[in-house]
Formats: sequence, C-alpha cells, structure tokens
Amino acid sequence: MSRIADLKLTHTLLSVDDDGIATVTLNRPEKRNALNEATIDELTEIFRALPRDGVRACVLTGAGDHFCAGLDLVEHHAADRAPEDFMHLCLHWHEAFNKMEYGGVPIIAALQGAVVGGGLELASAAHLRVIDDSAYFGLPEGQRGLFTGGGATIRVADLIGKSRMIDMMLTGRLYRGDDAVSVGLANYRAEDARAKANEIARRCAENLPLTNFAICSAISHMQNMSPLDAAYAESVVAGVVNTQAPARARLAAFRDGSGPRIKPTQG
Ligand code: 1HE
Repeated sequence: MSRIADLKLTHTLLSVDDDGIATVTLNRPEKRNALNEATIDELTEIFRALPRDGVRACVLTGAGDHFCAGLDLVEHHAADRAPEDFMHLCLHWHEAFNKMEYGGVPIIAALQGAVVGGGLELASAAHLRVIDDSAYFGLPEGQRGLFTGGGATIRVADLIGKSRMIDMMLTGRLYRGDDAVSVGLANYRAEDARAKANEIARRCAENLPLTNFAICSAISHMQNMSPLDAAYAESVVAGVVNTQAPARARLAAFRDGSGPRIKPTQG
C-alpha cells in the first residue's frame, strides 16, 4: 500500500503541511511539464497515497510559467507506439485521473500559462480550477493529427458541453480569463492562482473528511448512474454521512446558536 513517505518522485514534488494540505507540483518546467510516462506513474502513486494518509485537501500546481503542455510529444514520437501500446498508456492516464476525481480528497488546481491537451485533461480531473491572467485552455490535438486520450471526451465535455469542446478541437480555439470562467473551464480567477487555491483548500479542509469524501467521490459516481440508481446511492451515502458522530457537534452548535449562519455577503 502506497504511503506518502515511501514515494520516490523525480518529475513531481509533494509536500504536506501540518494542517494536512498537500501540494503536488508537476516539476519538469524545462519541458513545460509535459506528461511523460514516468510523470503519470508518479501521479498514480501520489493520488493513491493521499486519501490513505489522511490528507484533507490538495493543491495541484505546475512549476514554471506553464501548468502543463499535455502529452509528452517528443517521447511519443520517439516511442513510435503501436495502437495497443497507446491504448494502454491512455488507460494508465485514466487510472491516475480517476484516482483524483474519485479519491474523495478535494483537489484544487492552480493554473498558469498553457493548460493544453493532456494538461487540460489533468486539470479537469481536479475538483476545482483557479486561473491567473496568464492561463489559457486549449485542445490542440486536432491540429497535431491526434485525438484526446486522457478523459477529455468525458470531463472537458462535462465542464463546457460537447459543442464547445468540438470547437476547441476543430479550430484550436483557446479560452482564458473571464471567458474561461463563464464557460466553466475555471471556477475562480485570481491575481495569484496558487495563493487562491491554497485559501480554497484550507476552506475545504474545515469540512469533515467524510463529508468531503462524499462530495469528491459520490457526485462523480452518481453522474455515471441512471437517475433511479443515483437517487438510491445518494440516500445510502447521506445515511452514512448525515449520521456521522463528528457532525453532531456541528448540529448542536447550530441548535444552540453558536454555530455559523450563512451570510448573504459570503463569497
Ligand atoms: C514539450 C512539450 C510537449 C513543450 N511534449 N516536450 N500539447 C501541445 O500541442 C502543446 C505543445 N507545446 C507547445 O505548444 C509549447 O511548448 C507551449 C505553448 C506549451 C510553451 O511554449 P514555449 O515557447 O514556452 O516553449 P517551447 O520552446 O515550445 O518548449 C520548451 C521545451 O519544452 C522544448 O524542449 P527543448 O528540449 O527543445 O528545450 C519543447 O520540446 C518542450 N515541450 N511542450 C514534449 N507537449 C493522452 S492523449 C493527450 C493528447 C495531448 O496532450 S496532445 C499534446 C498537446
């Protein structure tokens, strides 16, 4: 079983602070954090370990001026892969990204520069995305003679809809700034995306871990189900989450007036 302390990382950095907030950094800035096979291996191990080691929230970043330039095109060209080899590579990407989306630990991506191709596929496996003014989203596969293989047809289409995704792929259209927020690629725009992502991660970490597990796992699972099955699964998850012992103190605080009230002005 993977533990954070046992991980041997070369292309990524991982730290966890005293509040249980992890920071995962893609660390190949000289290659614009392109995703080679070894980086995907490391992400798989990291996101396998995080939920088991009690991490409460995670910030995902990229070193340098760009979050991620997608598939390592140079490695792909050199490997001259057979179709079945690339299929297995894609399945490996899915393994890593599914561990993120379904792992139950809130992941907040802090994005700058290029968030393109597989880089967008990676960012869309996070639960929330924060951009700075340098960030731009693209799916340049169409222009490279390629196709998405890391889950964009599911996650990017889910974020922005099929028609916008097809436009991005056919024409190379990029989204940035307020447009990226309004189409749903980003949740927040900030001057300092990393600081904002940290602030959000800390706010998420104030929730009970079991509640966050449900938010960052059950909602995705339920989207894969029929409405009837999703409603049934929701009732089962709510049965477990809404009766957890640590929630009783929060409910008691609400009852006696000491618990927080929702303020119309909160962000
Ligand atoms: C790379 C990669 C890469 C940079 N694979 N090595 N992704 C793309 O089509 C994006 C390809 N990259 C770019 O368009 C540009 O590099 C950027 C806009 C991201 C950055 O531009 P710039 O001018 O800052 O950097 P650069 O000079 O282009 O690249 C710097 C180095 O990074 C250079 O290596 P060097 O050894 O010559 O210095 C580049 O080769 C290297 N580099 N991007 C490998 N992607 C599961 S299917 C997923 C499908 C996809 O993701 S398709 C990929 C889409």
